[in-house]
Amino acid sequence: MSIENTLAIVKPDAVAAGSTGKIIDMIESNGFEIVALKKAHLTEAQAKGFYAVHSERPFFSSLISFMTSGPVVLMTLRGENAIVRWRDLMGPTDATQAGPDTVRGRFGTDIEKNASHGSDAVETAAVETSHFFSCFERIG
Ligand code: 3AN
Repeated sequence: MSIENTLAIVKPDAVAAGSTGKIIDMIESNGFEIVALKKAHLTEAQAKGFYAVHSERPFFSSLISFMTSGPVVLMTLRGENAIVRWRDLMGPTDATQAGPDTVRGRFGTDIEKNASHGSDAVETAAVETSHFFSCFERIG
């Protein structure tokens, strides 16, 4: 067991639906500490930089349109095994396959509009959290 930080994003579909508070409630009820939080409307450059790893995928331009379609809520979560625990709480990428107790099962629609993002490894969590938060924006 180790204490980890991970990046969580409430995506534009869930923010527009007014689900941010319910998702934050799930996060806190499941024992994560929110150590940084802000709302932002991503620019195309920010979204492309964040999802650069997917730039050759056929869904890339649609993903960038979606992620820049409205505001998102960005958080750094901290806790024991936070990376895998947040991904478990989100559920699988395709929201139609996600269980009813997961964020994507409750608030997502499909494989693209899936309500939330979570880092997938220690290295990507470090890159992703520092992509959006400076050390001055993090508590502790
Ligand atoms: P996850 O967010 O579950 O780690 P990734 O990293 O494979 O999934 O994909 C990043 C984002 O790209 C997903 N959250 C989803 O919004 C979108 N995405 C992934 N696969 C597809 C797909 N086949 N069609 C459309 N959008 C996709």
